[in-house]
Amino acid sequence: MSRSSVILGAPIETGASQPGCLMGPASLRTAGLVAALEALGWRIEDRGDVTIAPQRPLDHPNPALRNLAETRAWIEALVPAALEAARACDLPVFIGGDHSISAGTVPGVARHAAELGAPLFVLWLDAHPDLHSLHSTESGNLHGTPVAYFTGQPGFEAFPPLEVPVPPQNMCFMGIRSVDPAERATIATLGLEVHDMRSIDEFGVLVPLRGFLERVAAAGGRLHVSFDVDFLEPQIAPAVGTTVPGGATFREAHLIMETLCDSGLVTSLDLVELNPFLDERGRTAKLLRDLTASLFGRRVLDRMTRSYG
Ligand code: B3U
Ligand code: MN
Ligand code: MN
Repeated sequence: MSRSSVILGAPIETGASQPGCLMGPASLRTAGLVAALEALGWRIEDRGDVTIAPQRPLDHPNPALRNLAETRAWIEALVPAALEAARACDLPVFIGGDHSISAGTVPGVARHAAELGAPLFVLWLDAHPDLHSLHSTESGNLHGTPVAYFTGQPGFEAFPPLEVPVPPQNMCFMGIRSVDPAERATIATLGLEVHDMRSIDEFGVLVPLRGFLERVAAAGGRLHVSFDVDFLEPQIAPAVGTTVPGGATFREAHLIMETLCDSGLVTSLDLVELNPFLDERGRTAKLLRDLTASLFGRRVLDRMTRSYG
Protein backbone atom coordinates (compact mmCIF):
# COMPACT_ATOMS: atom_id res chain seq x y z
CA MET A 1 0.00 0.00 0.00
CA SER A 2 1.29 3.45 -0.85
CA ARG A 3 2.14 5.89 1.92
CA SER A 4 0.26 9.13 2.35
CA SER A 5 1.12 12.74 3.08
CA VAL A 6 -0.89 15.86 3.82
CA ILE A 7 0.65 19.17 2.70
CA LEU A 8 -0.31 22.18 4.79
CA GLY A 9 0.88 25.73 4.06
CA ALA A 10 1.46 28.25 6.86
CA PRO A 11 2.20 31.56 5.13
CA ILE A 12 3.67 33.33 8.15
CA GLU A 13 6.26 36.09 7.97
CA THR A 14 5.45 37.94 11.20
CA GLY A 15 8.13 36.01 13.12
CA ALA A 16 10.97 36.95 10.78
CA SER A 17 13.11 40.07 10.49
CA GLN A 18 12.12 40.81 6.90
CA PRO A 19 9.05 40.13 4.75
CA GLY A 20 8.81 37.43 2.07
CA CYS A 21 8.27 34.06 3.82
CA LEU A 22 4.57 34.60 3.20
CA MET A 23 5.28 33.38 -0.35
CA GLY A 24 7.08 30.21 0.80
CA PRO A 25 4.17 27.77 0.33
CA ALA A 26 3.34 29.20 -3.11
CA SER A 27 6.97 28.95 -4.22
CA LEU A 28 7.31 25.31 -3.16
CA ARG A 29 4.05 24.45 -4.90
CA THR A 30 5.29 26.25 -8.03
CA ALA A 31 8.52 24.22 -7.83
CA GLY A 32 6.34 21.08 -8.15
CA LEU A 33 6.62 19.61 -4.65
CA VAL A 34 3.36 17.66 -4.93
CA ALA A 35 4.21 16.11 -8.32
CA ALA A 36 7.73 15.21 -7.12
CA LEU A 37 6.32 13.26 -4.16
CA GLU A 38 3.53 11.65 -6.20
CA ALA A 39 6.18 10.44 -8.67
CA LEU A 40 7.69 8.48 -5.76
CA GLY A 41 4.40 6.63 -5.23
CA TRP A 42 3.04 8.71 -2.33
CA ARG A 43 -0.65 9.68 -2.05
CA ILE A 44 -0.61 13.46 -1.49
CA GLU A 45 -3.46 15.60 -0.22
CA ASP A 46 -2.69 19.34 -0.44
CA ARG A 47 -4.92 21.03 2.13
CA GLY A 48 -3.93 24.54 1.02
CA ASP A 49 -2.92 27.25 3.47
CA VAL A 50 -3.99 27.93 7.07
CA THR A 51 -5.07 31.55 7.68
CA ILE A 52 -5.64 33.81 10.70
CA ALA A 53 -7.91 36.83 11.18
CA PRO A 54 -6.38 40.32 11.57
CA GLN A 55 -5.18 40.86 15.17
CA ARG A 56 -5.14 43.74 17.65
CA PRO A 57 -1.63 44.34 19.12
CA LEU A 58 -0.82 42.71 22.51
CA ASP A 59 1.35 44.40 25.15
CA HIS A 60 4.33 42.58 26.68
CA PRO A 61 7.04 43.49 29.22
CA ASN A 62 9.69 42.90 26.52
CA PRO A 63 9.29 45.98 24.28
CA ALA A 64 11.40 44.38 21.52
CA LEU A 65 8.75 41.70 20.75
CA ARG A 66 7.28 42.00 17.27
CA ASN A 67 3.87 40.68 16.20
CA LEU A 68 3.08 38.79 19.41
CA ALA A 69 -0.67 38.77 18.72
CA GLU A 70 -0.21 37.34 15.21
CA THR A 71 2.14 34.60 16.43
CA ARG A 72 -0.30 33.66 19.20
CA ALA A 73 -3.11 33.43 16.66
CA TRP A 74 -0.98 31.31 14.30
CA ILE A 75 -0.18 28.87 17.13
CA GLU A 76 -3.88 28.59 18.00
CA ALA A 77 -4.71 27.89 14.33
CA LEU A 78 -1.80 25.54 13.63
CA VAL A 79 -1.95 23.20 16.65
CA PRO A 80 -5.36 21.69 15.68
CA ALA A 81 -4.51 21.79 11.94
CA ALA A 82 -1.23 19.93 12.54
CA LEU A 83 -2.95 17.42 14.84
CA GLU A 84 -5.61 16.72 12.18
CA ALA A 85 -2.96 16.42 9.44
CA ALA A 86 -0.96 13.97 11.57
CA ARG A 87 -4.04 11.87 12.26
CA ALA A 88 -4.91 11.81 8.54
CA CYS A 89 -1.67 10.53 6.99
CA ASP A 90 1.71 8.88 7.49
CA LEU A 91 3.92 11.98 7.15
CA PRO A 92 2.46 15.51 7.03
CA VAL A 93 4.58 18.30 5.52
CA PHE A 94 4.15 21.79 6.97
CA ILE A 95 5.36 24.52 4.63
CA GLY A 96 6.30 27.88 6.11
CA GLY A 97 6.42 30.53 6.61
CA ASP A 98 9.11 31.51 9.02
CA HIS A 99 10.22 29.20 11.84
CA SER A 100 7.55 30.44 14.23
CA ILE A 101 5.25 27.90 12.50
CA SER A 102 6.98 25.21 14.58
CA ALA A 103 5.50 26.71 17.76
CA GLY A 104 2.22 25.35 16.33
CA THR A 105 3.22 22.32 14.24
CA VAL A 106 5.41 20.63 16.88
CA PRO A 107 2.84 20.91 19.74
CA GLY A 108 0.22 19.63 17.26
CA VAL A 109 2.20 16.51 16.31
CA ALA A 110 3.25 16.09 19.97
CA ARG A 111 -0.44 15.78 20.86
CA HIS A 112 -0.83 13.14 18.14
CA ALA A 113 2.17 11.19 19.45
CA ALA A 114 0.66 11.34 22.94
CA GLU A 115 -2.63 9.93 21.56
CA LEU A 116 -0.62 7.02 20.14
CA GLY A 117 1.30 6.60 23.41
CA ALA A 118 4.68 7.18 21.71
CA PRO A 119 7.37 9.72 22.65
CA LEU A 120 8.05 12.50 20.13
CA PHE A 121 11.62 13.32 19.12
CA VAL A 122 12.58 16.43 17.11
CA LEU A 123 15.54 16.89 14.74
CA TRP A 124 16.25 20.63 14.36
CA LEU A 125 18.28 21.36 11.19
CA ASP A 126 19.16 25.05 11.47
CA ALA A 127 21.97 27.59 11.76
CA HIS A 128 20.23 28.77 14.96
CA PRO A 129 18.87 26.87 17.98
CA ASP A 130 15.74 29.12 18.22
CA LEU A 131 15.88 28.82 22.01
CA HIS A 132 14.90 32.32 23.13
CA SER A 133 12.06 32.96 25.56
CA LEU A 134 9.72 35.91 25.04
CA HIS A 135 11.83 37.72 27.63
CA SER A 136 15.33 36.87 26.38
CA THR A 137 14.95 37.69 22.67
CA GLU A 138 16.68 40.95 21.84
CA SER A 139 15.74 41.05 18.16
CA GLY A 140 12.09 40.47 19.10
CA ASN A 141 11.74 38.14 16.10
CA LEU A 142 9.60 35.26 17.28
CA HIS A 143 11.09 32.75 14.82
CA GLY A 144 13.93 32.66 17.38
CA THR A 145 11.68 31.17 20.10
CA PRO A 146 9.81 27.98 19.05
CA VAL A 147 12.14 25.38 20.62
CA ALA A 148 12.09 27.04 24.05
CA TYR A 149 8.29 27.17 23.83
CA PHE A 150 7.54 23.60 22.76
CA THR A 151 10.06 22.11 25.20
CA GLY A 152 8.15 23.80 28.02
CA GLN A 153 10.71 26.41 29.12
CA PRO A 154 9.55 29.34 31.29
CA GLY A 155 8.77 32.78 29.87
CA PHE A 156 5.85 31.93 27.58
CA GLU A 157 2.89 33.18 29.63
CA ALA A 158 1.81 35.22 26.58
CA PHE A 159 1.68 32.16 24.27
CA PRO A 160 -1.18 29.61 24.40
CA PRO A 161 -0.78 27.03 27.20
CA LEU A 162 1.22 24.02 26.02
CA GLU A 163 -0.59 20.67 26.34
CA VAL A 164 2.20 18.22 25.46
CA PRO A 165 5.79 19.52 25.81
CA VAL A 166 8.64 17.79 23.98
CA PRO A 167 11.19 16.60 26.59
CA PRO A 168 14.47 18.53 26.02
CA GLN A 169 16.37 15.23 25.97
CA ASN A 170 14.34 14.24 22.86
CA MET A 171 15.83 17.11 20.85
CA CYS A 172 18.76 16.91 18.43
CA PHE A 173 20.17 20.03 16.76
CA MET A 174 22.43 19.91 13.70
CA GLY A 175 24.14 22.67 11.71
CA ILE A 176 24.14 25.22 14.54
CA ARG A 177 26.56 28.13 13.99
CA SER A 178 24.87 31.25 15.39
CA VAL A 179 24.01 31.16 19.10
CA ASP A 180 23.07 34.12 21.32
CA PRO A 181 24.31 34.23 24.96
CA ALA A 182 20.90 33.40 26.50
CA GLU A 183 20.57 30.41 24.14
CA ARG A 184 24.06 29.21 25.02
CA ALA A 185 23.07 29.21 28.70
CA THR A 186 19.88 27.23 27.95
CA ILE A 187 21.82 24.64 25.93
CA ALA A 188 24.18 24.13 28.87
CA THR A 189 21.46 24.07 31.55
CA LEU A 190 19.27 21.60 29.68
CA GLY A 191 22.21 19.53 28.39
CA LEU A 192 20.80 19.58 24.85
CA GLU A 193 22.23 17.36 22.08
CA VAL A 194 23.71 20.01 19.77
CA HIS A 195 25.95 19.17 16.80
CA ASP A 196 27.41 22.50 15.72
CA MET A 197 29.24 23.00 12.43
CA ARG A 198 32.57 22.30 14.09
CA SER A 199 31.41 18.85 15.12
CA ILE A 200 30.05 18.24 11.59
CA ASP A 201 33.47 19.20 10.22
CA GLU A 202 35.08 16.79 12.67
CA PHE A 203 32.73 13.80 12.37
CA GLY A 204 30.56 14.43 9.28
CA VAL A 205 26.76 14.30 9.41
CA LEU A 206 26.28 10.52 9.59
CA VAL A 207 27.90 9.73 12.94
CA PRO A 208 25.69 12.11 14.98
CA LEU A 209 22.59 11.41 12.90
CA ARG A 210 22.85 7.63 13.26
CA GLY A 211 23.43 8.01 16.99
CA PHE A 212 20.26 10.06 17.33
CA LEU A 213 18.19 7.72 15.10
CA GLU A 214 19.27 4.77 17.25
CA ARG A 215 18.03 6.67 20.29
CA VAL A 216 14.65 7.36 18.60
CA ALA A 217 14.26 3.74 17.50
CA ALA A 218 15.21 2.33 20.92
CA ALA A 219 12.51 4.46 22.54
CA GLY A 220 9.86 3.46 19.97
CA GLY A 221 9.63 7.15 19.18
CA ARG A 222 8.07 9.24 16.45
CA LEU A 223 10.31 11.79 14.73
CA HIS A 224 9.54 15.34 13.62
CA VAL A 225 12.14 16.99 11.35
CA SER A 226 12.24 20.78 11.24
CA PHE A 227 14.26 22.02 8.25
CA ASP A 228 15.27 25.71 8.26
CA VAL A 229 16.64 26.86 4.88
CA ASP A 230 19.52 28.58 6.68
CA PHE A 231 20.80 25.12 7.71
CA LEU A 232 22.18 25.07 4.16
CA GLU A 233 25.23 26.89 2.83
CA PRO A 234 23.90 30.27 1.54
CA GLN A 235 25.68 29.84 -1.80
CA ILE A 236 23.38 26.93 -2.67
CA ALA A 237 20.29 28.29 -0.85
CA PRO A 238 20.19 32.09 -1.08
CA ALA A 239 16.43 32.46 -0.41
CA VAL A 240 16.55 33.07 3.33
CA GLY A 241 16.64 36.28 5.37
CA THR A 242 19.12 35.04 7.99
CA THR A 243 22.00 33.56 5.97
CA VAL A 244 24.97 32.39 8.01
CA PRO A 245 28.10 31.30 6.11
CA GLY A 246 29.46 27.78 6.53
CA GLY A 247 26.24 25.79 6.24
CA ALA A 248 25.55 22.22 5.15
CA THR A 249 26.57 21.32 1.63
CA PHE A 250 24.29 19.93 -1.09
CA ARG A 251 25.71 16.45 -0.51
CA GLU A 252 25.51 16.57 3.29
CA ALA A 253 21.89 17.72 3.13
CA HIS A 254 20.84 14.99 0.68
CA LEU A 255 22.70 12.36 2.71
CA ILE A 256 20.80 13.44 5.83
CA MET A 257 17.47 13.21 4.01
CA GLU A 258 18.31 9.80 2.48
CA THR A 259 19.44 8.47 5.86
CA LEU A 260 16.25 9.77 7.49
CA CYS A 261 14.26 8.01 4.75
CA ASP A 262 16.11 4.71 5.26
CA SER A 263 15.42 4.88 9.00
CA GLY A 264 11.65 4.80 8.40
CA LEU A 265 11.30 6.85 11.60
CA VAL A 266 10.20 10.27 10.29
CA THR A 267 6.54 11.03 11.00
CA SER A 268 6.34 14.79 10.18
CA LEU A 269 8.33 17.55 8.50
CA ASP A 270 8.54 21.38 8.57
CA LEU A 271 10.08 23.24 5.62
CA VAL A 272 10.65 26.78 6.87
CA GLU A 273 12.20 30.19 6.26
CA LEU A 274 12.06 29.97 2.45
CA ASN A 275 11.87 33.63 1.34
CA PRO A 276 11.12 33.56 -2.42
CA PHE A 277 11.68 37.33 -2.65
CA LEU A 278 15.40 36.56 -2.09
CA ASP A 279 15.57 33.53 -4.41
CA GLU A 280 17.42 33.23 -7.72
CA ARG A 281 15.14 31.82 -10.42
CA GLY A 282 13.54 29.43 -7.91
CA ARG A 283 16.76 27.55 -7.17
CA THR A 284 16.26 27.38 -3.38
CA ALA A 285 12.66 26.22 -3.79
CA LYS A 286 13.79 23.52 -6.25
CA LEU A 287 16.54 22.41 -3.86
CA LEU A 288 14.03 22.13 -1.00
CA ARG A 289 11.70 20.14 -3.28
CA ASP A 290 14.54 17.76 -4.14
CA LEU A 291 15.68 17.38 -0.51
CA THR A 292 12.09 16.54 0.43
CA ALA A 293 12.02 14.00 -2.41
CA SER A 294 15.16 12.38 -0.93
CA LEU A 295 13.36 12.11 2.41
CA PHE A 296 10.37 10.56 0.62
CA GLY A 297 12.45 7.87 -1.09
CA ARG A 298 14.09 9.28 -4.23
CA ARG A 299 17.31 7.35 -4.87
CA VAL A 300 20.12 7.45 -7.40
CA LEU A 301 20.22 3.64 -7.35
CA ASP A 302 18.41 1.05 -5.22
CA ARG A 303 20.55 -0.30 -2.39
CA MET A 304 20.47 -2.19 0.87
CA THR A 305 19.34 -0.01 3.77
CA ARG A 306 20.59 0.00 7.34
CA SER A 307 17.95 -0.82 9.94
CA TYR A 308 17.55 0.88 13.30
CA GLY A 309 16.41 -0.55 16.59
N1 B3U B 1 19.07 34.29 17.44
C1 B3U B 1 18.75 35.47 16.65
C2 B3U B 1 18.83 35.16 15.17
C3 B3U B 1 17.87 34.18 14.64
C4 B3U B 1 17.19 33.18 15.23
N2 B3U B 1 16.48 32.54 14.32
C5 B3U B 1 16.73 33.13 13.22
N3 B3U B 1 17.55 34.13 13.37
N4 B3U B 1 16.26 32.75 12.02
C6 B3U B 1 17.38 36.02 17.04
O1 B3U B 1 16.96 37.01 16.40
O2 B3U B 1 16.75 35.50 17.94
MN1 MN C 1 15.11 28.50 12.64
MN1 MN D 1 17.80 29.69 11.31
